[in-house]
Amino acid sequence: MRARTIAVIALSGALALIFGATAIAKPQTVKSNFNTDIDNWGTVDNFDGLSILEDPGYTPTEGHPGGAIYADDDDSGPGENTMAFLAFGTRFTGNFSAYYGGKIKLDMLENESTSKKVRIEFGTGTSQGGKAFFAKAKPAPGTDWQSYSVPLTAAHWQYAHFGGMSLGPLKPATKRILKRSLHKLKVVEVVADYSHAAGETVTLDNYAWVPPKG
Ligand SMILES: [Ca+2]
Ligand SMILES: [Ca+2]
Repeated sequence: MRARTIAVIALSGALALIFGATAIAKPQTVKSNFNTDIDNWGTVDNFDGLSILEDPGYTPTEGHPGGAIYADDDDSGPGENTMAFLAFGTRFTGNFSAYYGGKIKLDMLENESTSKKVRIEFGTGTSQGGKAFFAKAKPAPGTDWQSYSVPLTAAHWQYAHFGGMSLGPLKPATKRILKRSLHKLKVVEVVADYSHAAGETVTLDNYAWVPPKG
């Protein structure tokens, strides 16, 4: 009986070690470097309205470095729709609460000079109960590759609730709301439209969620 008790104690010790290891596992950077394919990203022609999700363009060599995805804008002028890159149901889905305090990084290239900040977004929850988070990053994209980094901390984000087909008013994010929302990441988005000129092309590479240091 005594031997058996010792065996049980030894087993619970082993389980404690396993659970301990799980609990302290450090989150890893999750990244699309597009070096082999589009990595399940899509594009939409009308990000602020209704649009069909399509495959982005793909280049195996013109990324930063290696492969990258791109969006060719087929409308122009001040009333044009806004193109965007999106990733649904991919590695950027699920519980990302451990990334609070980390950052979203990406590299972007335009085929012309622009003057708008880069729009980076993500969505949580469901279409009924979800929220959309919005951030902007400088500098405006242009004809040289630019690297962007947005901290995943409340001060850098605004958010709105989905209400039916439309978004509610934009509010500043709080730490509590952002952290809770990161539990159920559903979609990540990067606007791909910064010029009203015809023939715009935006290229995206190295989109990543980086956990906090330490
Ligand atoms: Ca690449
Ligand atoms: Ca455009």
